[in-house]
Parts: sequence; structure tokens; C-alpha cells
Amino acid sequence: MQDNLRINGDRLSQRLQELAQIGRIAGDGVCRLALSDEDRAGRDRVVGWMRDLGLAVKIDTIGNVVGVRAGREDGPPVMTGSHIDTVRTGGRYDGTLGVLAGLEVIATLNDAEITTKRPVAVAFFTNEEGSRFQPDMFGSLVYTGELPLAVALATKGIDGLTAGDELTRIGYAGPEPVGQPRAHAYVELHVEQGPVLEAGGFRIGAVEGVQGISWSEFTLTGQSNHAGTTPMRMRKDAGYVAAKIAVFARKLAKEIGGYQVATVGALTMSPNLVNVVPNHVVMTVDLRNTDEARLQEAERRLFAYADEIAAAEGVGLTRRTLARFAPVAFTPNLVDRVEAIAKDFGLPVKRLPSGAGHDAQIMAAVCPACMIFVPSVGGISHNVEEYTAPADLAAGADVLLRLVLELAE
Ligand code: HGY
Ligand code: MN
Ligand code: MN
Repeated sequence: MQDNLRINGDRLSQRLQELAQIGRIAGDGVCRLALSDEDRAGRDRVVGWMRDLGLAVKIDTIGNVVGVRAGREDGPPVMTGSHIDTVRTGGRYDGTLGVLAGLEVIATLNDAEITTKRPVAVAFFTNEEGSRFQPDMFGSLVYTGELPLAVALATKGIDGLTAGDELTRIGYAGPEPVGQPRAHAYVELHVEQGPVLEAGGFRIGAVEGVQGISWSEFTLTGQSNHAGTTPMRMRKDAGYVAAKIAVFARKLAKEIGGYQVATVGALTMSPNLVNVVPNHVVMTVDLRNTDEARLQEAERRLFAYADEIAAAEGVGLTRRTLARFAPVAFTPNLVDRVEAIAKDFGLPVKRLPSGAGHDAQIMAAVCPACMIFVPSVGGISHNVEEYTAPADLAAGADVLLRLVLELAE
């Protein structure tokens, strides 16, 4: 009976559509920055669905929310989930698919009146994106003990507000100690956010691991001066140094090759006026690679170059690490199961690494963990045009259902 069990794809798409209205932005995108009013509204909606499905909802001191469905026996639940916070130009699937597919698994078990041996839990973690408060995977890092709660609560966001104050303001500073309930295993369904599955005609990704991530913030201090009267040889131009660092980062990624990527995503210049040589720039550089040694080489070369060009231009430079994760490998036998289940369902499946960071890479430190990917049309994500076909959403959720059932028995 359980082999023929499938989720209800329409109900899943319905919920995705409804949640996407919360924080909706032009172009059918979503903006629910972590701990914002929109995040609160999204949280309230998902907690409401959790309660409607009969889950026991627990909120911990960093605002992670876990809905637990009782099993025939007590003990650590099989956990699935993801995040519902988004970047500023977010799509409707990044994170939310994993949470709502988890709820769809619960609804399907309820409809079929199946009680699994182990409890099953659906979680959403606080601030996975790391756009407003760094680092990313914030909530799952606190859940696993890698990021101390006090440090997380004291973290200042890009708007100067602290995570603790914002968490209290939105009413999600929960009573539960972090790290509860300990998971028996963690499985996360997520859109690929890259071009690989679509390009190869694959429907499912059996994710082997997550690449290493290095986020740095550079603060450059020059001298504001008159754009017309200051000879080029007398300038201390922070904007020029920032531009040189950005061009170097791009060249470095090309030279290292392979999976190496480099992104200058955030850059603020002051006084940001047409006729003033900029004296102050804050910029970020995001470096990633599946190979830790190569990632360290990229960091070493970038940092050395930045120091060199800043010194040559008489511009002060300080650097701060915003996030740093080594590559993570998922549990091999779980990756094998994702691949085998997809084949069972007749779904073309490919093993691949994740280019994006996910809560699953953090959970892998405390329990067996894996991820299931479904294709992103055009490989687009962190963009309002993010799209995954309903049939692929349902296929991914069916693979999730089957794996959760296996792990929960
Ligand atoms: O940056 C990332 O990879 C993720 O979206 N937080
Ligand atoms: Mn995500
Ligand atoms: Mn994301």
C-alpha cells in the first residue's frame, strides 16, 4: 500500500501559491527577509497549517519552528524541512518548497491514516538566507550548536537592528531550548537553483554534498576630494580600489576554474556623488568551491591582491569574515536511496553537488542527512523569475515521501 502512496500535487501547488502572496513583489516574486514583518506573516501561515495537520508545534529560542507528528514509538523524529525566509528578489520555491512538501507528506500520511514507527517532523529554520543577518544557515547553526545563541541574538543586521530584538518583535523568540528535538535523520527537498538538471533532462537531483562557502566584507577608506581639481596622482580613491577587487575576483574564478565562483553582491559607496572622489566603500565578496584547498587558494590570492592594490592607492582596508563553511558530503547511503527511489519512479536522476548553501549541510553535522533537488527552469534563482514545473515539484515531493517513510519505519 505504501509503495503506491503519492502526494497530492495540486494541494502542494496551492499552498506554494498561497504562501507566495505573503511578501509578494513585482514580477510575482517574494521578499520575506528574515525576522521582518513579512517573515512573521509567513511563519504564522505555516504554523497555522502545521496545527491544522495536527502537528505539535515547538518554537525554539532562535525562532526555529518544528512541527512533530507522533509515531507509534517515541524517540528522535525523521525530520524534513528547509526555510521560508527569502532574499530581497526571491522566488516562490527557494526554501518554501522543502517546508511545504514536508507538510504535504504529513497531509498524505494523515489521509492514508498511516502511523509511522518513528515520529516525523517538519522544520523551518530561522534566517537561512543570511541576506539581512550573517552568516547564512543562522538558525540551523544555532540548532546544532555551531553558532552560540548569544552571538546569534546579538548579531547586527545590514539595517543596524539586532537579530534578538527583531526575533522578539515578531513574536518568535520561543521557549524551547535549541537543538530539540534531535533528529534521527534529515532530508531536505529544494529547487536546484542552477542549470544542471534542466540541461541534462533530469527530473531529480541526488545531492552528494554542498560546496564550501566564504563570505568576506571589505571596508575601504580613502579620501573624498574634488573630482575636477584633484590630479589623478593625488587621489585616494576607495571606489577605484573596490572596482579593481571586483575585476580581480572575476579573473581569479576563471583562472582557478572548475566549480570556483566569485561574486561581488553588495557594494555601498560614499558619499556616492557624481563630483566627489569616493572615500568610503563597503563591499562583499562571495567565494565558493567544492574543493576546500582551492577555496583557500582563492581566499589567499584575493586577500593578498586586495591588500596590495589598497596599499598602492593609499587606501585603508579592513576585512571581516561574514560566513565560512567547508564543503560537506551527505550520507552516502541516503544519497544512494534518493537515486534508487527516483529510478523506481522512472524519473531520470543525476548525482550532483549543491552550489547553494542549505540547512541540510549544517544538519549533516548532527545526523545522517541528504537533499533531493528538482530542476530550476533556466537555472534561475534568487530572482523573481524562479520557476519549477508543478510536475517536477510533485515528483520531488513523492521521492521525499518515500524516503521519509523508509526512514520512519
Ligand atoms: O547563499 C546561499 O547559498 C543560500 O541561498 N543561503
Ligand atoms: Mn534555499
Ligand atoms: Mn536562497
